[in-house]
Amino acid sequence: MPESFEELLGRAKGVLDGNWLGRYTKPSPHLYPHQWNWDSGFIAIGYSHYDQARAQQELSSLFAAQWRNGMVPQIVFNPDALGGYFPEPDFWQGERSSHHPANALTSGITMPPVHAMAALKIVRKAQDRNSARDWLEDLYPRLLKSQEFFYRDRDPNREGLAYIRHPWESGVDNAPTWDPPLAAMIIDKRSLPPYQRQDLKKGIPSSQRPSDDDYDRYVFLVDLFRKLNYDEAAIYEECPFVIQDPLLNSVLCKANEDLMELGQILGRDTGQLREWYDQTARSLRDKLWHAEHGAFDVYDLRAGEPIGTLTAAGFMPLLCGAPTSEQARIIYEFLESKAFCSMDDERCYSIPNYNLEGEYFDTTNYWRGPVWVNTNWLLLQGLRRYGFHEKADSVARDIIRLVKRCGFYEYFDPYTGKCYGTHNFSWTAALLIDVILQETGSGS
Ligand code: 9WN
Repeated sequence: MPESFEELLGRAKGVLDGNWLGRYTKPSPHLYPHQWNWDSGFIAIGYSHYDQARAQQELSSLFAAQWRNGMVPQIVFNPDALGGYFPEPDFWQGERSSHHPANALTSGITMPPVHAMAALKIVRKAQDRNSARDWLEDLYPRLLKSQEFFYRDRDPNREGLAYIRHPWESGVDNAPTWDPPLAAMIIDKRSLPPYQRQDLKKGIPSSQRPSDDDYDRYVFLVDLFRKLNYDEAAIYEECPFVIQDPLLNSVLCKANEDLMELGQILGRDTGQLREWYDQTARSLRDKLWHAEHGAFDVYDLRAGEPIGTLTAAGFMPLLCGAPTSEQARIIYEFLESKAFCSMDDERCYSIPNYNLEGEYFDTTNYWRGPVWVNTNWLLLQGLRRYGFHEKADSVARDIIRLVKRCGFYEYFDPYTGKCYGTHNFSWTAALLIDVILQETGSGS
């Protein structure tokens, strides 16, 4: 293994060690002091390469805070670190729901369920196979319960597509995709509960974070959820933000596939998972495909129409094998165009989260343009699945180049490669470990 990879791996493990809190890993030292849902999935993927016990513990801790209806919360709060983030449990008031777990403090929304992918990786890589099997016996029903939650409580038309009801549930909080539905929400600022943002006190310029208008809407939605005691049926009736997102649904679809494999290891019947997989793949392919854009769109259930904003989420169905070969070919052409930084374009790093030629493109504002390691890691899996190996190799190379260039940051300017957001960011470290060991052939 080249020396520089060894050194980089050492530094990546150091970042995870620094953020490890004994039972789970916080996303970063200052900005995100609690446990986050999909972060923990990505982090466990990194640990699976060298610390099976920690990888298992990371997911077990998250699922210990699963709601009784199966929802895996977006945040599990660290009671010893309260006061540095907004919103925290006093604002969420999760205890208003009969589903909230008694022994945990959590938020009242969820995120894309990447944990089955992580669990499968852990099981495949396990050195201690008995421990992995015992652990899986415990986690598997919880992973299933989370799938049931999405299909039972978030798919009112029974089409195999789950909706999100808050931009934070997408994981790509202020992507330009959410501008139209957020703008359509009429908010009386005077009736919003008082609140104070904490993120802007952590040294990151406001130009790189969601706007105050975005936050007003985020808060409006949380306030609505708590007024409705987190009753999913009531929220569905009243919530102005109800959206089927190809990112979440591709991850949901992939989870069915990975759970089928895990279920077979445990000797379980996986018929229901197969049905969910088929239905979600079909609906991604038929309902969310937008032939004119050459990508998958989100569908706004309130407006009753697609939102045609081109972000990296539009390519995500590659992850679960939903696109036809023709759709995959069209997506590939798009990914290889100027809009998303083609392989031979030396002016940029791939893959920016939003169309480089898009009206709202911003090189440094959070999910409105920069390159992110987690979404690129997901796309990388999809590119490999469809045999686009040259592109996958180039995405892997760019992940390594960006981190080598300036460190374990949260997001990167797709033109300059400069790094932004919070430093010592866990999933950047964890997924870099996976990319080096899995993608460059340097590992097992
Ligand atoms: C809200 C922790 C999380 C990530 C999200 C990312 C950011 C939170 C925030 O940080 O969101 O969930 O406060 O901005 O958008 O994807 O999980 O790393």
